[in-house]
Amino acid sequence: EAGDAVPAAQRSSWTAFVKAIATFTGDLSSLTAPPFILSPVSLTEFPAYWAERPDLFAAIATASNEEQRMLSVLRWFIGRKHKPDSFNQSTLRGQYTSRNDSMGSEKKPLNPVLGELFYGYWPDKNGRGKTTLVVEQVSHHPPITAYYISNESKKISLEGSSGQRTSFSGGSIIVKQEGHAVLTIELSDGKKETFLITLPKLRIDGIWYGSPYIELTESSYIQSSSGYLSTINYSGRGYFSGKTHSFKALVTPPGSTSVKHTIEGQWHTTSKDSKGFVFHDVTGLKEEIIVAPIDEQGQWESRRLWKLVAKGIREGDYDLASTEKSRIENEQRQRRKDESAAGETWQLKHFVKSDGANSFKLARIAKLELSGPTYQYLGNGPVIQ
Ligand code: CLR
Repeated sequence: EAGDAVPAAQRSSWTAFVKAIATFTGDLSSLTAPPFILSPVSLTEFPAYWAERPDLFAAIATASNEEQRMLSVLRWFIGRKHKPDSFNQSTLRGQYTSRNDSMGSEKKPLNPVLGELFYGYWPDKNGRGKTTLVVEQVSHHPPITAYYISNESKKISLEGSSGQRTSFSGGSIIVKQEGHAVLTIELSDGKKETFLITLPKLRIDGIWYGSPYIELTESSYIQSSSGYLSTINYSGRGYFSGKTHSFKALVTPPGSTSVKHTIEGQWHTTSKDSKGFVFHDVTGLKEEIIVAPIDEQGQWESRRLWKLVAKGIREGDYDLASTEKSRIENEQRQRRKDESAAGETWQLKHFVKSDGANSFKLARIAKLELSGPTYQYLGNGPVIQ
C-alpha cells in the first residue's frame, strides 16, 4: 500500500513530495520533504564513510606487491573477512546502507552550504597510524563536496569529490554520481602508486511505501597505475543472483582481459572468492570518526552550523528545525548578494579546482569516462587532537 511506512499524519505531504520528485529535474535537495524522512546529518559528513575501517585503509600501504595492493584496495572498498575482535565495515555498506541501519530507511540529508566544513580523525591503534579527514563544500549549485583523507605515517591518502545528478524513472530516483576518488600510496622506494576509483550509479527504491533504500546498479571501477583493474558489477533483487545488494568483482592484470580473481557476494554482508574462501564480511561494527566538541568548532563546521536544525529533527521539534533552516538559507542568500554587489566571490579554504590530469591519465588505461570537475587538496587542514 502507498505510504505504508509513513506516519499517518504525514501521508498526504509524502504523496505531494513523491509527485514533486516525479516531475522534477535537477537538484532534489531543494524540495521540501515531510519531517519523518529528514536526516539530521549533512552531506559533508558522508566522506567519513570512506575510512570507517581505518585499519583496512592503512593495510593497503603494507601489502606486498601490485596484485596484493589491488586486492587490498578492493577489500577496503567492499569490506573484510570477519574477525571476532575487530570492527567490520566496508566503504560500500557505510555509504549506501548505513542510514537504513541507523534510522530505519534512507533519509534526506541536510543540504550543505557553500564553504561548510567537516573535520575529524580516527586515532592511531595497534600501529595503524592516525587517519584524518578534511571535507569542504566547494559548490552549492550544483552541490559538490570535496574531501581528503590521509594516514601520514603509512603514506596513503584519498582525494576526491562527489556530486549527483538525479532523475526519476519507474517509481525510483536514479542518481548518477559525478566525481571520483584517487587513492595514492607512496611506496618504500619513494615511487607513487595511484588508484582511480569511480562511483556507482544509484537507484533509490521503496519510495512509494515511504521506506527508501539504495540499490547500486551497473558497474564501478578501480584502475591502478600498475595496470591492475577491478571491475565491480552491481545488481539487486530480481537480477542475476536475485538477491539485494549483489555484486561480482573481476580483477584483471596489466594489459590483459583474462580474469585473475572473481569475488562474488552481497556488499552489505559477505562475499567469497572463486575458491570459495570468504573475501569479506561486514556484518559487525564500524569505527566512528572523532570530531571536536560542537562548542569548540568553528562557525562553518557542519555540526556547529546545523546544530539547532539537527536538534529539531532529532527531538521532533520541526518548528525549530524549519525556522533554523530558513535562517541559515536566508543568511546564505544575503551573503551571495553582498558578494556580487562587492564584485567578490567566495574563497574556498582547503581545495582548488584542478585539471585532474592524473585522474584522466588513469582513466585512459581502461577507457573509463569521468564526469564533473576535479578538486585538489591544498594541504592546509587543521590538526585536531
Ligand atoms: C553522496 C556521496 C556518498 C554516497 C551517497 C549516499 C547516499 C546519497 C548521497 C551520496 C547523495 C544524496 C542522496 C543520498 C541518498 C538520498 C539523497 C541521493 C551519493 C537524496 C538527495 C535524497 C532523496 C530523498 C529520498 C530519501 C526520498 O559518498
